[in-house]
Parts: sequence; C-alpha cells; structure tokens
Amino acid sequence: MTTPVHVTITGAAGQIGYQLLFRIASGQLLGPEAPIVLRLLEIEPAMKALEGVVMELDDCAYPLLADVESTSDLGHAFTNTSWALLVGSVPRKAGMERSDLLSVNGGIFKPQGQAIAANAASDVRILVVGNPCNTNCLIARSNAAEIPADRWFAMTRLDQNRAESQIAKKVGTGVAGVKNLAIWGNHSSTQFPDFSNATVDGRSVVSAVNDDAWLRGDFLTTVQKRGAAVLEARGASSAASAANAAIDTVVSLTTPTPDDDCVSVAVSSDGETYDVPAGLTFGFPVQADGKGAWKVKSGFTLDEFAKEKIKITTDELLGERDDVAKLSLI
Ligand code: NAX
Repeated sequence: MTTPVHVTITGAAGQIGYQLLFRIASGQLLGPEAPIVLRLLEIEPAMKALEGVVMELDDCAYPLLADVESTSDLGHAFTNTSWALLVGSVPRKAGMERSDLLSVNGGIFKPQGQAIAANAASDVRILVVGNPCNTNCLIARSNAAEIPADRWFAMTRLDQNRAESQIAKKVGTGVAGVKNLAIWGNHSSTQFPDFSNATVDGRSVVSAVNDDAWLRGDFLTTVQKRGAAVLEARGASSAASAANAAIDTVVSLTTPTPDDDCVSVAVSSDGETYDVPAGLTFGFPVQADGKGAWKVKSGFTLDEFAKEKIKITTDELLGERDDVAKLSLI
C-alpha cells in the first residue's frame, strides 16, 4: 500500500470540521489513490465531541482512511503532516476590538506555527481558514521561519465561489463558464471581488452582465457581506460551503490551472507584484503548475475603481499587521 499522507485539521470538532473530515477521508482532497492519516486537533473541552466524530469516521469504513489521531497536543497534531488545515480559531464576539481578536488568535496561531515548523513533514503546506485568516496565516508563518513562504495560504476561495455563483445567476448561465475571478486582499468585507478581469462563457463579465451599477454595487456588497447574510439566515456561520472551498483550494493548488483561469487564494506578497507591500498575506489570482509550485498570475488590468478598492483592503491588512507587530506576535 502507498504510504499514507498525513493531513492535520485543527478545530476538528467544529462545524466546518464536521463538513470537512468526511470529504477528506473519502478521497476528495488528495484523490482516490492517496491513503490518508487524519490528525485532528481540538482543545480539551471539545475532545468528547471529537470522540463522537471519530466514531462516525470509523462507521463510514472509508477504504482510504489509514488512521485517525485525535489530540489536544500541538506537537502530536502536526507530526509528519503534509497538509495542515488550520480551521480552529476564536470568532469575534460582541464588543471585541480588532486588536483583542488578533491578540486572542495570536495565542493560537503563534504556537501552531512553531509546532508546524518543529514537527511537520518537509513538504508541508498550510491553509489557514480560521478568521481573521490572512493575519492568522501571517502570525503562524512568522513563527515558522524554516518553512518557505510559498507554502502558506489563507482561504479566499469561498469568496471566489460566491462571486462566480452571483455572476452565473445574473447572466443566466452555468457557474463552470465563469473564469479568472480574482479576490484581492483580505478575507473580510473589504475584499475586492474583481469582475473586470473575469470572463463568462469566453466573454468579459462586464459586457456579458452589461450592468456596471450592479457590478460595482450589489454584486460587490453581496459577495463582501455573504458570510453575514448566511449567519443571519441560518443562525450559524457558513460551514458546508467553507469546507467545500477548503477542498477546492487544495485541489486547485495541486492541479495545473488552465491558462484562461486563476485560483483565488491569499499568499505571501513578494512586494513586487501589483504594488502590494511585501510580506502581507494577500488575496491574489494564482496559477498552480500541478507539481507543487504556483505564481501570482500576471496581466490583470486594474482600473482606478479597482485600485481604490484594493487600497482599502491593503490598508486594512497593514493595520492588522501593525496590531500583531505591537503584540509581538510576528
Ligand atoms: P466552530 O466554532 O464551529 O469550530 C471551531 C472549533 O475550533 C471548535 O470546535 C473549537 O473548540 C476549536 N478550537 C478553538 N480554539 C482552538 C485551538 N486553539 N486549537 C484547536 N482547536 C481550537 O467554528 P467554525 O464554524 O468551524 O469556523 C471555524 C473558523 O473558520 C472560524 O474562525 C470562522 O470565522 C472561519 N471561517 C472562515 C472562512 C473563510 O472563508 N476563510 C469562512 C467560514 C468561516 O467563517
């Protein structure tokens, strides 16, 4: 049997974890040929719930699932891991300032970065889902200097999927026809879902939609505030769609990106691409080669409207970076 790939999921007993684990164990993350060891990290109070989830994993009798390790120990959670999906974090509560939120999460992501550096496999790649995911990723990466910057990702794919779906509905076509849709910046309400470089069924989205007011207005705000709308309607935040986007991200980063398309994901800025300051974990259009390497896709045209929006989200990320620097988290 092929050597199993170790995949770590933090916050495994949470609602995204519950939507994610079964899909990973069934082969949807790494394909039908890759046996998997799941390494599940939770905090002590959630270990009992995690026990129940593991029972259910057993009860699925997945042929690809070689083993499941549940733990609240960071070193154990990241031992030999090749993909670390950092989902567990502490959400913003009423009355919490941004700096409080970053401070609490710094307490999670700083030691996780250190534990990944000390224990993970040499090919480890990390996807941060837990919010504020861009800056949580920056914190973990800053505390794992041994791991190259191009192995760290934060999730903006849910925003890409949401944007594609809105455009497909507006044009009255299938979502598979929507391509090259970049999410720039932060996974927050300042993100810029870039309609101007996107295409639908081979035409520019701008001409296919033929409604600039909608693109610059309702479309943008619907995507930016979709998480809040789901929370309001469901009484709980997005979980199945978030788990789906995490799987989409890994699949897209491990398969070649077609020339006419891109993957939206936040990566470490090199300071030279699209004038984004160096070192921020910033949402870009990315192209993967399918062998583990990727690059930020060049050739996107950014007009004044796009530049203005990208500046807003850049400033927000710079502010978050200043906050975590002051807290000595990076
Ligand atoms: P839940 O509260 O259901 O689950 C989080 C789990 O993390 C809990 O079981 C908790 O015990 C665990 N946890 C907390 N601290 C931990 C630690 N130090 N180590 C390990 N586990 C820990 O939240 P859920 O709905 O699953 O969401 C998880 C995170 O994803 C949240 O931060 C959420 O904001 C974020 N999201 C990110 C999205 C994205 O697109 N990047 C979209 C969906 C989601 O909002």
